[in-house]
Amino acid sequence: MYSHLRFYLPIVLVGASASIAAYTNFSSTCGRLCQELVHNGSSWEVDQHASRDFSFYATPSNFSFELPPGSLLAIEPVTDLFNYSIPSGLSMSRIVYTTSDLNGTTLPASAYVLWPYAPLATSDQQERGYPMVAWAHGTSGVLRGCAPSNYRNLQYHFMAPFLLALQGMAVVAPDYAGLGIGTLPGGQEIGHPWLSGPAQANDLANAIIAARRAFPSLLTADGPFVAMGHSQGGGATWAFAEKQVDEPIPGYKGTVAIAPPTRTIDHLKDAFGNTTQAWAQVIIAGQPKLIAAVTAVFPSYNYAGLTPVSYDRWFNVLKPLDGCLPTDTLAFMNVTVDQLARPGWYEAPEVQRFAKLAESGRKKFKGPLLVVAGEADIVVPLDTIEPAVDDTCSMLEQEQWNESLEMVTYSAMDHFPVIQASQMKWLLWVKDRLAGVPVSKAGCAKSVVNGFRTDATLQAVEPNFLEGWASPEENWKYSL
Ligand SMILES: *[C@@H]1O[C@H](CO)[C@@H](O)[C@H](O)[C@H]1NC(C)=O
Ligand SMILES: *[C@@H]1O[C@H](CO)[C@@H](O)[C@H](O)[C@H]1NC(C)=O
Ligand SMILES: *[C@@H]1O[C@H](CO)[C@@H](O)[C@H](O)[C@H]1NC(C)=O
Ligand SMILES: *[C@@H]1O[C@H](CO)[C@@H](O)[C@H](O)[C@H]1NC(C)=O
Ligand SMILES: *[C@@H]1O[C@H](CO)[C@@H](O)[C@H](O)[C@H]1NC(C)=O
Ligand SMILES: *[C@@H]1O[C@H](CO)[C@@H](O)[C@H](O)[C@H]1NC(C)=O
Ligand SMILES: *[C@@H]1O[C@H](CO)[C@@H](O)[C@H](O)[C@H]1NC(C)=O
Ligand SMILES: CC(=O)N[C@H]1CO[C@H](CO)[C@@H](O)[C@@H]1O
Repeated sequence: MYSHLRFYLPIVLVGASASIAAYTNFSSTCGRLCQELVHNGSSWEVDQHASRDFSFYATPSNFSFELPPGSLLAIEPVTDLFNYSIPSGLSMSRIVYTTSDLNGTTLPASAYVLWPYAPLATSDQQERGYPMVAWAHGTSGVLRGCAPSNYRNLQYHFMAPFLLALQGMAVVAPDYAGLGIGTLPGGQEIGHPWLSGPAQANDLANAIIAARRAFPSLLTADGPFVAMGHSQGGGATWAFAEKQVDEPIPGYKGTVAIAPPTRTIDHLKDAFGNTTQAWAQVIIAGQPKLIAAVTAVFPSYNYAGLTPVSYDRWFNVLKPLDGCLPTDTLAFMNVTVDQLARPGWYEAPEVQRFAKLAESGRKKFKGPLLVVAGEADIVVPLDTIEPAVDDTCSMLEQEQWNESLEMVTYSAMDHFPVIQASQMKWLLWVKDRLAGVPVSKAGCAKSVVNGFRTDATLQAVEPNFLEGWASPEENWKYSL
């Protein structure tokens, strides 16, 4: 995903600062080859979207800042799946609803609901509608175009949402504020506070509330549900479990957090002492998105951490293309570490406040909580997850929370592979919780699963494997 950092090329800075004030979005640092590459990437990326028409993601006219979070603004009861690669038997709906940001401001957001062919049988299923998994996705990007509800394969395809729905669970999945719906009615942009677990937890909680309002007979007011997420979404679900302490949602049965980020800014600081390590290069490459996230939370910060080069790439290359992770990788290709962000930008007071607000873990939570980690994860390393689990567990024991936290580590597994490796654990865990099976006891437990022949398996760092979509003219591709 960020392997471009292995290439270094000196960047000629002539004219870079002039571009900051320019009205046209001509890039002074991305030359002809760079432009061609980025545009090729962007057109491929756009082709993976179900639609180029973003009218569903326009803020509905009945949006108001006065509305409480969880209000329903628009319902698409039946989504036309022609342009999606969603398995037969499943169907989909989309909703627009209100959420709240870290400051309590009401914002519009979107979500999809993926419906099973038939509901998983739970003991009291008749009265309780479909059992639900509230799915929190990992990083897709930070701009409007990066809404998984408009990705042909819903971004995580068979790794999570397809699988869960095929197993009889309704999947309620927010796009997160700033993704999909990108502007307020007045035209102001809605920034995406990337890797802010508590903000994405609000989006998840409010999607559940709004989806129940939209489909009250299918998703009943106290029907059983589990929150589950990966990567950014793992940070979101851990924060969601924390939010349940003071703002419980009826029917809550537990949380799964796979590869959750906990203290991202601290992780970035560590990376600068280890810049040659693969994990360090990943978070270092993420700096422009983090700078945009701090700006989303504190607008006055105004991208202060970007250098003239990264400012140029952000505003004159990535943003005009509304690019997500694939285009982002290409847009910053060959930008050296020195040119990616201003040295020590994360020491600014706004960034320190962001770091505190965005944190997941080390707080009281409502469980049971299952944390899944990959031993070889270079995106969210085990040694960032385990200390957060250990600290939370010390608090749990000292303060006698009577909650259950289980952490399972999968040997040799990287960031996306760990989802597959742990499937036999979490799928049963989720079904047991939905069926009302209690966890064995309160307290903390840690274990390691040692995989078979892990040196002979493929470690795909990226999420998009196997899944393809073809147009009707090319439907011969489906015969593979
Ligand atoms: C990036 O750098 C590599 C190695 O220096 C070079 O071959 C390539 O053309 C550069 N790519 C772009 C898009 O500038
Ligand atoms: C961009 O796409 C065109 C058409 O597929 C191809 O000919 C060209 O080589 C690509 N450019 C780069 C830089 O990859
Ligand atoms: C907004 O309008 C839609 C119909 O267009 C309606 O379903 C929804 O309840 C309305 N929401 C509010 C908060 O008024
Ligand atoms: C599918 O995509 C094509 C090409 O972008 C578009 O013309 C068509 O309206 C889309 N169909 C649906 C049902 O969204
Ligand atoms: C929260 O909102 C208040 C009032 O609008 C504003 O003064 C404050 O700066 C905001 N805080 C953040 C973190 O955006
Ligand atoms: C174009 O660049 C200007 C200044 O660099 C910036 O304010 C504007 O938002 C950019 N437009 C887009 C679409 O990003
Ligand atoms: C701890 O939680 C369990 C399960 O929720 C409950 O049955 C038990 O009564 C609780 N124990 C105490 C001491 O609160
Ligand atoms: C010099 C330095 O900061 N080294 C760090 C590199 O990363 C490891 C974790 O992978 C830390 O334990 C070291 O302190």
